[in-house]
Amino acid sequence: MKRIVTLQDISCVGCCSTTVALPVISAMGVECSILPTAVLSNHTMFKEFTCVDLSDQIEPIAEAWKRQNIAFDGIYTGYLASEEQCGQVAEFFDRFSENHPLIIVDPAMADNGKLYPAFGETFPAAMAKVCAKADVILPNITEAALLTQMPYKTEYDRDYIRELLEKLLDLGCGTAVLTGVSFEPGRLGVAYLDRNGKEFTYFTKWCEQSYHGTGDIFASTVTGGLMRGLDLGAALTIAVDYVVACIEQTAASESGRWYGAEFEPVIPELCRMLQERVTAI
Ligand code: PXL
Repeated sequence: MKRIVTLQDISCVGCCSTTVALPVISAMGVECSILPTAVLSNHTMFKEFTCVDLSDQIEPIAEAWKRQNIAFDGIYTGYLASEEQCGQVAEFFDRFSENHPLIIVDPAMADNGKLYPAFGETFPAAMAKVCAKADVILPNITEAALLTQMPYKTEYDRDYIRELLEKLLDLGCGTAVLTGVSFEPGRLGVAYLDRNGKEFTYFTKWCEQSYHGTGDIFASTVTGGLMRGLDLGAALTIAVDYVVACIEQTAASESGRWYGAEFEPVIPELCRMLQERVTAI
């Protein structure tokens, strides 16, 4: 069994970051170690939140792991609490680089043209340095625009997406994936470009509803899929389809949870999609 470590916060209420990564990646048959970067009462889309930054724990935890020769097949990072923490995470990558883990970075910091409330204007430049060391990055269009200093557009053509992808690769990552891409009404999906010039897109129906945490469900599923040996296109396809299933589940649910997508009831669907692909490898 493959083992990854995910570095992101624990939001005690609200489905996101570590509380999504653990169940999703575990369900996909991959051991998910965690390095919590902060503990929040709930995620930052609630009216208020408490936050204890755990930056000072990253170094000693990493050191303890190193002393015991603990290694990882993959490192997956999501929401990071501060610019300082971005630097520590980049150092963590170097420290655990010996057995060449696959590094997956979701630069979770913005959406719909805006940075999340906890971040200042200089945060994207710090996150760009984390992206520079990744094999795969998974920004949405807002995050990509902030990382590359390109204008954020809601109406765009294929050239805009191609330019964003090229500029993301210029940061230094191996493959740039863009999420939330749409070239025609009613269709939404992902596009990637890698250093060999390989391009890939996958689109499915556009869901009207949007829920918090779907980016984390997506990134966790991509991580699990890659660790199970899927190629990136297959991992992205499963991740898009699973996110759509989660959105539909949440929209149909009586609890009408506004603070996060209901990914739990559709975990069996994720396992079924994965199993189909894994046996095909
Ligand atoms: O889903 C990204 C995320 C993760 N962690 C925290 C957040 C957010 C998005 O707002 O607030 C604490």
